[in-house]
Amino acid sequence: MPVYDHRYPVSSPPDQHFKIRKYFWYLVLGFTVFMFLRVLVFRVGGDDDDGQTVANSYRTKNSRNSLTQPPFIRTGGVPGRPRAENTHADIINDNLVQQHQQDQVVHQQQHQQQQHQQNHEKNDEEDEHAKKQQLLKVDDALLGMKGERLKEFFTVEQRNNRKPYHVPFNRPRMFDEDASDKKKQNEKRLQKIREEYLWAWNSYKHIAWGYDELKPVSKTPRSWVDGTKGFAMTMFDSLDTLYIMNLTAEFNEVVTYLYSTFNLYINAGCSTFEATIRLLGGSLSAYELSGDIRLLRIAEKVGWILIAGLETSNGMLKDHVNFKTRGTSSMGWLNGNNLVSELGSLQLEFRTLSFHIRDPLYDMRVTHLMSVLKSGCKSHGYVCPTMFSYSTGRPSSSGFTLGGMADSYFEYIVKQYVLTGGVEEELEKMATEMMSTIHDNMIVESTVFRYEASAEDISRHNNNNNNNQNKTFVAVYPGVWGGQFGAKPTTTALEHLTCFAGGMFALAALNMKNLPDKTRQTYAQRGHDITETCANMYFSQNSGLAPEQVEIGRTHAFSIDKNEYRLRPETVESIFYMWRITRDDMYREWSWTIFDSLMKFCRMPWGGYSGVVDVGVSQVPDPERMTNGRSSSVVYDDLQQSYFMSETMKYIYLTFADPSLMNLEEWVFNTESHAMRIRQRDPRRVWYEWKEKNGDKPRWIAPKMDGVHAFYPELDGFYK
Ligand code: DMJ
Repeated sequence: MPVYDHRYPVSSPPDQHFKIRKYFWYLVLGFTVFMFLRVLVFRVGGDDDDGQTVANSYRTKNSRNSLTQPPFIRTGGVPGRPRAENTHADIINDNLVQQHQQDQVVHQQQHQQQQHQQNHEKNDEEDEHAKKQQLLKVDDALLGMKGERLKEFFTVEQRNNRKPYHVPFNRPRMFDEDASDKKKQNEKRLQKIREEYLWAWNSYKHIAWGYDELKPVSKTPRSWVDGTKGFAMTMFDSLDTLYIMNLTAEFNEVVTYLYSTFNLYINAGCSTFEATIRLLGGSLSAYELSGDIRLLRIAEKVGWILIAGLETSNGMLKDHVNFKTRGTSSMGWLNGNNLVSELGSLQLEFRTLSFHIRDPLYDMRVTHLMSVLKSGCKSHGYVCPTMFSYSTGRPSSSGFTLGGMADSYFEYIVKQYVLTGGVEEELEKMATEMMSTIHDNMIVESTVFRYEASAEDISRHNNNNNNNQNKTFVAVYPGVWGGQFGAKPTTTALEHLTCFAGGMFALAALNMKNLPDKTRQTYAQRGHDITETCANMYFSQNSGLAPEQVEIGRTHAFSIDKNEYRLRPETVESIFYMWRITRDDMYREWSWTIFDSLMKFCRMPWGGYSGVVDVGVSQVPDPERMTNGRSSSVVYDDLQQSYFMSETMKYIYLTFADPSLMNLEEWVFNTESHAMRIRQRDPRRVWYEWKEKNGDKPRWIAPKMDGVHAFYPELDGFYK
């Protein structure tokens, strides 16, 4: 019976050969499939250039990571076919190969990085140590210091938790009014001081905008450089006071002007010292307070110009720098010498600049000056004479004073120590020894003198319950050593400039580590004594204003050496510090009494404040009768000093403000009263970071830029 296979049409019945053909075709199909699979599976793996399959080599290297297995691709196109004839699939293949190779490279790099990281972690400590050692060699050579002293930054919390030392000081308090009355009175006074600040500021603004200073009597601007507007000294000096007094609109207006319109590149020389304490100090302080990056931009340019004055072959100071050319010069009258006050009063500003722009150059230059001063004054307990020779870097005079030509050097030893949070042992050593040398050798006590107070003085002092009239005082002040070091001071002269010393003693009492309690108390007492003597320079005069210099007699009141009052700040500065460390309202009364005299004798009825030529004047000028810039009774010097805006008014204001405003745990004031933030740090940390980044020694010369562009573009948004 024929078998009908349902797979075939009925019309084609199978025959005997059909089965044979069917098996034949099965065989052909099987063989074809086998060949195809062989080509596909075995051949496709191919050989790489090393004769090893990519897959195998990859697997060997990455056997533990299945995610990194390569695709099954082969290199070099189809064998035996020229590359030009490669098919589209081959091109895709090539791309895949390339990608794979890249993956391999990336992977290898990752692998190397991993290994490097492991090694780095392993040797981290040794590396760090080695780097520090290498760096410290540079630092030690520079500073003449020895030993391992690199310390880390303190944390913000640690900084904020830093407390001042308790200053034992137990004077009976002078005022015991009801606390709430006192509070109201202070608020009113604070408001008044702020109004008067605006009185001075607005006058400057309308008459002398952009100039250095205001001539408030003749109502004209004053420039430090003829034919130009000068360096905008009053603007720089007012910045942080405007900010502190919350005069925001005025503050912003000045920042915008200085940043966008003001031309700093004046073709004239300016004192390196004056420009540092005013322009650099002012802009840095305002930057630290406000965080406005424009102010740091200004500061970096000012710093770049001024550092030219220190880029000398032996690191000594050229006291003038041309703001356009950066050319330097020295004042002829100095005869090839540097003033100690100038050598030693650039540090707060340049060190702060270095910190912000993260370039150690500026810090190094001024720190070098510190090592010059240190070695020159070591044998005198770090009390330096007034001059150093520019060429030898050694002391070149034999007079010692805390007054003009030396003053702020002393101030900056203590203030640098405060600025760096007491972490610099060398500064601590210098400050400790210097303070005790001053205390033991330079403080004069004049046992008997009295001043003959005018009727007005008497009434003022009676009102203040001060009861000082015709009273015998002990005048205490820093005297002047002439000739031989170690001899007792030879003059009885006291300059107004020296009156900062009361505040310096107070600040030292507040901040210096390792002082025995008794010494701390003695310093606070000396701070008070000097401040009181200086306040009496005011109270003893008919006008209630202090002369520029007095002679302190043994049996009589102050006699006047120089009878002008130049709106100077030093006495209200010391009063401010004494109030802060004791909170005794007596000091507030002293400050207010002086401010009252200022308002009576120095205030122009049309705006602004002026110094006076003779403090002996007693008749208060009648504003109604002051016409054409003249008063019937007072002769003015016709100058609203820029430091009146930065120092005098600020210290008076802060004496009445809550002590949390610009508290002394966080801020230290430069010699122009610009506030710098205290940072507990080793400043050489900046050098260390620089070295890490640049792999070289810190440079000694600033980059030769055109001064117009930002030198540190990475700073934007970098630091607050
Ligand atoms: C200020 O410019 C600074 O305080 C400087 O250190 C010396 N004195 C004047 C103000 O009297």
